[in-house]
Amino acid sequence: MKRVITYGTFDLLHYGHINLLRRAKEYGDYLIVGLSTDEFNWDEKQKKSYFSYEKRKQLLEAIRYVDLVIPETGWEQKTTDIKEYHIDTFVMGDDWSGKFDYLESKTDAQVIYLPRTPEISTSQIKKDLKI
Ligand code: C2G
Repeated sequence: MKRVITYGTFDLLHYGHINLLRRAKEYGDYLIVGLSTDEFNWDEKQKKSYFSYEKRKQLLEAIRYVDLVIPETGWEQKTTDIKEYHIDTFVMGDDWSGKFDYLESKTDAQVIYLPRTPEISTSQIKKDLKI
């Protein structure tokens, strides 16, 4: 079984997120999502998500491509997650290109960056909806 992992906030879930998850799943049979907790978002990304962690988790678990959602509480957990869950492929959108290359030397996982879906982002939605 080929196992894939990706991480993110996935707030105000939109088709850019779905495109990423769909393509990530194409690298294997089992996709884990490390979902940023509200605390991690605020402390490390200075982001306050519109939906709470529990709501964002509920939405992700309803997506056919997603097999497991785990909390992302820190930047450093990726290495241990990859080992603990026997991950073969780590996938992120290419706005993170290069940022996680170190995982290839610290683990057996392949690191893949996929092109972001243009024109859509959570911050743009918030701006358009003035929320
Ligand atoms: N994404 C995308 N296209 C968009 C918007 C987002 O492909 N139009 C991708 C991002 O590149 C990321 C994933 O969807 O791979 C989740 O996006 P965010 O929720 O914005 O994730 P981010 O806040 O960048 O957190 O440790 C990694 C971080 O948790 C990533």
